[in-house]
Amino acid sequence: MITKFSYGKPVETDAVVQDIPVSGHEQIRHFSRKKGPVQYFTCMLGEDDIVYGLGETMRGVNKRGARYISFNYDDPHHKDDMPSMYGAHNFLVVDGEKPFGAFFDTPSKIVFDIDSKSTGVLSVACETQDLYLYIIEGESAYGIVKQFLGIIGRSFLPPLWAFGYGQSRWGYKTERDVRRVAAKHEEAGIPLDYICMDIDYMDRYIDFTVNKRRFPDLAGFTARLKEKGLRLVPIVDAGIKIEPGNPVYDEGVKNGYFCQNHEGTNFKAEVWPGMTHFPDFFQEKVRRWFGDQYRFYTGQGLTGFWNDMNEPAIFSTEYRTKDTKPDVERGDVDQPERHIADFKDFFHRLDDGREKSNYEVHNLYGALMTRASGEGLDRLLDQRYLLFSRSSYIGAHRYGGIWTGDNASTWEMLRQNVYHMPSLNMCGFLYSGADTGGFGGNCTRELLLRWLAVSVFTPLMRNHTAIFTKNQECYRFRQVEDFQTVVSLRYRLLPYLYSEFMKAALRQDMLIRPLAFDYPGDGKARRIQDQLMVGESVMIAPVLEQGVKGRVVYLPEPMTEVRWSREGFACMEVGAGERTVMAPLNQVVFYIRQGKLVPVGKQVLNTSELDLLDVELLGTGTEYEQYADDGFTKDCGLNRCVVRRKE
Ligand code: MIG
Repeated sequence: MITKFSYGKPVETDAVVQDIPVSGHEQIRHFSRKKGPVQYFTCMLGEDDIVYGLGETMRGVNKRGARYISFNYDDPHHKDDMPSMYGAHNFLVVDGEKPFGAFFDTPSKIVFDIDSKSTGVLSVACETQDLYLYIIEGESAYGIVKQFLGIIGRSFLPPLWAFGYGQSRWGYKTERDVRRVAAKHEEAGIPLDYICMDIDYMDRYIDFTVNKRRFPDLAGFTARLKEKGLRLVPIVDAGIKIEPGNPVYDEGVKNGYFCQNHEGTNFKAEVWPGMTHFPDFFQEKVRRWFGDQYRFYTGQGLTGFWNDMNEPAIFSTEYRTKDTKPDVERGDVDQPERHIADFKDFFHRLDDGREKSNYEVHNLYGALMTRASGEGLDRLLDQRYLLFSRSSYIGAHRYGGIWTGDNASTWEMLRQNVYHMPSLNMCGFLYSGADTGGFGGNCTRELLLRWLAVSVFTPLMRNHTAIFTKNQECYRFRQVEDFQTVVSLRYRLLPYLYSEFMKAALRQDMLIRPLAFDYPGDGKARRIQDQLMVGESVMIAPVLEQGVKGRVVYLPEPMTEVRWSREGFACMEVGAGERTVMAPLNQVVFYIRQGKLVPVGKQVLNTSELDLLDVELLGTGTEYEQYADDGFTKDCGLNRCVVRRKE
């Protein structure tokens, strides 16, 4: 059951697409509300309660014991005590005696204190009087999440190739660089579907341009790569360079499409291209205009994109000079004050006629950029596209996926990747993943192999790293065949992973879940965070520690233990309970639930060669409902499901 409360005059975020009448009752269940300059909602947690949700936030799957801040922010130094990331996903579930969910629908800043002082108090401090609050009641945490996914609309549906392996690095500059990456993967027999182009492909970091010296014939190059089944995925940043003569800039100025400062002139912020203006994505006509700009790329055969810097990230503004030293006094301060001030310096014109500072509606900016691009690509292309964004708000999952930004090549960040996946799924973001191998810092061979073994199971599987770090493509490391083995598993599993993704998306369900959602009565499963359910048949228990040969795995029921190695799949039935499992670096172990099946395909070098229906079946089940299609069609429906029986 879902009850909607309305306070003040909320900004319509479009996160919820279902029409739910506002409740006539003042009294909210579960929370007590205190008005003031900040609106507080508080409740008491039971001793054993678990709190789920909050999407892209650090710490664990159980959010209890810390503070989290919804205020989208670009902090490239990820740590597990960081209070905010790039997204605002204000949905949580309290899993106690009477489980309930709550979605705080406002684009303003919110501080969630989930029992950080161990007093049992959960408090939600909203920096606005204007918001919708949805309270969801149900039998179980999973049931509540499903109700929530039901009202926020269906996930974006990427094409099949978006489930292939992607290679990226900030630092590929020329066509030659990209060709080399492709050739090296081919040489090593490592499957690959796409290569990302970071900001260096552009002419002086200007969106919707290409550096002609570096990519003399982008359309031709795109076509030649496509013959090999490879695709290019260019980055697009939020700010438009101030440069008369650039048609995008000129049009934006002429039509008043950019955000203005308090003096009523176009706000200036320095980002990669130098001083830029920010498109006012809050206006429908601006979104339409911006989305149409992607024709620059689609006209050259490109069908995949990543949107960056859309929190928005700002280096300096017309009012604030660039930081000279990194902010060291962060501590309990949430974001450096002077950066916060930037967001108060420019304004959005909402389609309801109101004007709001970016600070007041901050958390929607990136989501609306995603919406602009997604809707544009939908108009421009007659097939599905790949799109993932750095910044997001719930609702943006209908237009694109997200990646979790500038993590680091550390074991802790690998662990966070595992924790993020179910929380992101609870908030609708099924198509997501982290920078495999880590963005900042230098990745080791061992870390990359373990990380790939996790990314095999996340919809977005992209190796990405920063320009000032050691190269981290698989072929840079010793015994490249080990990398080939691990990445190949992804392709063998694609008939299953694609099917499970599409079923979850079409049914508005989760793909990646905590064990507790599938084994609600199991007290031990309830506390496990480093094992996950992936689709209806698979459980994973990845190795997340350096220097170990295996790990302890908890099996809530008897399962098939599948060991993938150079020799192929080896299956063994194992009993319920704890098990110590050896997992050498060049093997991946995963589990299939009792009575379930996993269809595995033939070994291919990219998805263009893949026949989703040419499969063998692993596991002890008798039938599997497999979703399959051509991988591009927009017309996806569950009627495309086929049921296979084991001989
Ligand atoms: O200020 O485009 O998160 O993936 O490689 C850094 C360069 C800008 C941040 C993104 C990262 C990307 C980088 N970008």
